Amino acid sequence: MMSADPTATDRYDPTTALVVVDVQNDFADPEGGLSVTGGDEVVPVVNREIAAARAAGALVVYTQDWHPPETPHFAKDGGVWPVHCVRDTWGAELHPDLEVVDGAPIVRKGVDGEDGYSGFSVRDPVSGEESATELGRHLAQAGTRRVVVVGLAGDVCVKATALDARELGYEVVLPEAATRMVELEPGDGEAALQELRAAGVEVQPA
Ligand code: VGL
Ligand code: ZN
Repeated sequence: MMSADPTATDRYDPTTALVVVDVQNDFADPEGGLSVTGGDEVVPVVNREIAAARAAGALVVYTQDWHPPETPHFAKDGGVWPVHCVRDTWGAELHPDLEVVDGAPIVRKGVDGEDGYSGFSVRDPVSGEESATELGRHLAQAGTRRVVVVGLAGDVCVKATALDARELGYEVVLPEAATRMVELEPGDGEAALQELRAAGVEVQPA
């Protein structure tokens, strides 16, 4: 066991990238369309990670779930989720209190009606066809070796992004205080943490 949770500052160096997943109104605001319990509480925690990453010269990248008004991703169109993060709406905007680093890449996913769980790839919910987003290229260009994943939701997009990062060969760290679980089914959150640990993600307890 690690003796103590490293401080945010210790997590970053120039070969580490911070990926801020979907800190958007629909997930983070209690009035949001797919509100995650406690989602607003992660905003100040994520902001501290962003400040530490910047101070250490680490890349900061944001993802943004960005759906058309109709998509088989939504329950009303045959999928599983309530309507959320419809492009160009309040719900899709990054949370107003989130620090957005000038010039930092913002990777949008789900743009053409795909499921976009991982920040690295999108998947056509009908054909299953997958395609890459720009996230992998941004990390490669920065010489990234380690990825710190934070944001929402821990058992959906944060999980998918962290697992893909492991598959791509990165060391991956998930500070638990910087995420919350949506739990479409009870128990999804704990199952996600187990899956992440089994894949070699360093889950750092809050
Ligand atoms: C997400 C459900 C559907 C997420 C996105 O960002 O975790 N969850 N779309
Ligand atoms: Zn979505």
